[in-house]
Amino acid sequence: MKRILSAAFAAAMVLSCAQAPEKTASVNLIFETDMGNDIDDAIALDMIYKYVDAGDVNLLAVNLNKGGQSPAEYVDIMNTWYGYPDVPVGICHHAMQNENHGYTAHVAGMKDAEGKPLFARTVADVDALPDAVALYRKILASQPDNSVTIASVGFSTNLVLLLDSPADSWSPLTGKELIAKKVKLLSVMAGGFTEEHRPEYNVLIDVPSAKKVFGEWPGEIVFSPWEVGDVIRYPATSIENDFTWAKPAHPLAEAYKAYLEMPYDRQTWDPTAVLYAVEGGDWFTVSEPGCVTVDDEGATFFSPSENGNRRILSVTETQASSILEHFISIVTAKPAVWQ
Ligand SMILES: [Ca+2]
Repeated sequence: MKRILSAAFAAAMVLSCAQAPEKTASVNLIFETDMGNDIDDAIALDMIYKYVDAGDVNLLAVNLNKGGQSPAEYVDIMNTWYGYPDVPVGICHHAMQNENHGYTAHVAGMKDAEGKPLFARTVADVDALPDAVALYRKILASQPDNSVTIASVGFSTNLVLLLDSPADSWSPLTGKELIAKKVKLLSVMAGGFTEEHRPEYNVLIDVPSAKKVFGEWPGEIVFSPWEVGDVIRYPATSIENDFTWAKPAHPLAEAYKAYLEMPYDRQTWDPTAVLYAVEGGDWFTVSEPGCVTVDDEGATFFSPSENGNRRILSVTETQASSILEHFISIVTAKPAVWQ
């Protein structure tokens, strides 16, 4: 919890010293998610609210690359419960998948003793939410140059549509020009760079989009691949023991319990991409620059190149342990709105 702890440390220092350590600027973040496929998207979103609580993140939007009502309902429930009901949510009109089952539907369908929805909502009609690509263009156009970080932990469908988007009422720039001007970093959970070159799910579901985004995105992309999140597993014991304070219930813990039969420890693929997006490379081993290519089967390949602007992350055993401890500290922290 380096940055979150640094905020607490800074507050303590104010009491004891005339000069507190200077706090770094918060990250202007857009979260791009296939919420509902795996519980790690929900863990990653929980972490983002904690970063917002600590002043480390300015959450500009949550964009969904998975269709259906329940993923959007779940994000709205999370925004509302964590005290950030006004964070814009974008939906995908060209989604490769639609979903109204699984943990998002479970949490959205939970009822209280009187049969009313257990969790409060802010959005009355999720089908009327803005299109993710339009929302990207609106937000990017309004932000300072080179200031926006995107953490993408699902498919590349919205990103390729943004890349290919023409000038519109939000900006005279094409999508590619807008990205080059406004986006500082794209941090993705995608791919696998072990010798097996096994196609990774986020790439596999929309191979043409991944191929184009990883090849043509004008700025820096950092990949947290399958093998990083695979060795950092969030413990079931934390889900069972650390959220009993929550009223009426905890929307992450309830989702986690509904996703697979408890108890299970889950890989933290998506949280690793959020960690890099917000806190940078100190937690990881970061590769030299290079290029990433995607073959027709969805396998990913990295080739080092001095002029490349793609990097891939890896972790040692020690780094993996430190990251897990950090994740548990962040996720088990009470949201500011509940303190
Ligand atoms: Ca995901």
